[in-house]
Amino acid sequence: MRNGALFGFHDLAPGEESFRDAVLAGFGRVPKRIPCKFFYDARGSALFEEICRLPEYYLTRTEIAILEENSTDIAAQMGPQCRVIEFGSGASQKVRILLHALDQAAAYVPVDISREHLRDAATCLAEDFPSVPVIAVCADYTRPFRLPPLPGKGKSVGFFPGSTIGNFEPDAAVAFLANYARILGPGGEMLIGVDLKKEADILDLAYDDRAGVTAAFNLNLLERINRELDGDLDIDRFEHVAFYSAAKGRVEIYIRSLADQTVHIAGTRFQFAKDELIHTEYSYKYSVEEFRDLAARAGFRPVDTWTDPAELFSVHYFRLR
Ligand code: AVJ
Repeated sequence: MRNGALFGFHDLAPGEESFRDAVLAGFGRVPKRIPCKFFYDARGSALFEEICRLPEYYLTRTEIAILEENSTDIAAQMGPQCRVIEFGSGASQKVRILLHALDQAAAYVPVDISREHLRDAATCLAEDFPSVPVIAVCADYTRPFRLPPLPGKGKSVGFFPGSTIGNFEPDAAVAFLANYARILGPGGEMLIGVDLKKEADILDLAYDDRAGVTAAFNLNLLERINRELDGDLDIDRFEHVAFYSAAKGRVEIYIRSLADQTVHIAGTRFQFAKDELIHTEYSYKYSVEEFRDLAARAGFRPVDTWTDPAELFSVHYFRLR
């Protein structure tokens, strides 16, 4: 047992939208839909970690390589005594690359809605970086909230890796970045990972891998309905669908019904036509220029952008105007 300890845990008691409400509402719409945030139950989170190790899913390893390759430049931008504020911090793995490179961070502030995972990840990180005050905030970062007073006088730098920004439709991405900007405050800066536009073949495979892990990840939503909502869905009568639409600049992910069928969820009946789709996720892809334009709408000015040699993925550094 090492010395480091959690500096603070602030529970803003986020009200979670229930899976039940989301599914019953989403299945009443045309097309049927399930919001992608519900992928990440225990089984879904384990499958996502498996996705990150797939040969076809280049995103995670490419972003990590960009962060490692450019950590000196990135740390120079962030400067001494900065506060690193990460929304949706999950296991807090990628931030370790930054904390190693930084002169001395004044604080690391992981913000996550999942209380127990946040506590575990923050405690673990505090043990590994005993000189960095870790101030965990349990909150729904898609809604406005206030940060607790933070130590240090350096700037506040948002860290939003993983191309999670791609899950928002562009207008919602701007609103999300504007909320992030408000929380960072004047003089705030942002380090954000964004997947780049590329050939459809590469994207199609990244979201429909040969081993079927992404299919299992997507179909886990139906298993989750059966487990948690007393559902009677026959998973074998559905299939995973994922493809890149160059026209829309996004990967579109659906679950397709393979037959005309009736299912029951929490006592409610739903009909599916053969080939009917349930929308489960978009994953938007941006060129460097497109993403700079989008960030500008939220008040962010581009400072620097790093990519890998194959130009698969980008990491942007922005400063608030
Ligand atoms: C974690 C949201 C960035 O869009 O690439 C991976 C999620 N979905 N495979 C992505 C995901 C299917 C992933 N993000």
